[in-house]
Amino acid sequence: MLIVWGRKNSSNVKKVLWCLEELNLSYESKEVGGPFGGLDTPEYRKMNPNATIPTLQDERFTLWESNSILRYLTAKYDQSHLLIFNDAQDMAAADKWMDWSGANLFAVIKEMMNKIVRVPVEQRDPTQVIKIYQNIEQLLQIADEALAQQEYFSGHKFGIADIAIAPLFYPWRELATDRPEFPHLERWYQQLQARPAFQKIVMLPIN
Ligand SMILES: N[C@@H](CCC(=O)N[C@@H](CS)C(=O)NCC(=O)O)C(=O)O
Repeated sequence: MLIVWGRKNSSNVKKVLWCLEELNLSYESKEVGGPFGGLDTPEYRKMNPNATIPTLQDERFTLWESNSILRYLTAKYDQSHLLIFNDAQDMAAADKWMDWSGANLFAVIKEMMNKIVRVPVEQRDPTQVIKIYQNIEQLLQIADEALAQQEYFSGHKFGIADIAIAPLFYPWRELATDRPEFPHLERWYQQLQARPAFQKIVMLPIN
């Protein structure tokens, strides 16, 4: 049995649950982290010494880092290549966006969540708020230009790079006021919205 540890409204947990749904795999979800707590216990730290979510258990095998989990799940369970490519260059081109989003986009979305969304309006630092949104928009400009050239971040078909990016994009799109126009990202987002697994896993209230 596959077990996913992590609260369902975390962007990084959403990636894993969405991937499992797209692959039609059954799994058990154990909500830890945030208001659920449970990360700072010896048992959890034994599975994931970072005390972060998500953590995946596949029988005796344990894995942390959401993008590594996506790679593992598809390597092991996506024999028909629904979400990945056979071709090394196609796959590397998708992988690049996964690494980009994990290193760059996650950092700025995390700032938006921790310094804007979860802070009462009167306690926010207006200069910092502007800077955080500018940093996000700079990255989204790169992403938007890429989607002018290709249908998905994964390439010519939907895949794990899209699963890695969309749960990070979603809170910004839902919450940012005065969003600049990113027409290609918007077209991509509309395509994702048509996917039942995206609706079920990603489109949750943000907090
Ligand atoms: N690079 C890690 C980041 C993990 C991470 O920072 N997860 C956040 C949630 S998105 C977390 O554990 N927060 C603590 C909490 O929710 O209690 C990954 O992609 O898995």
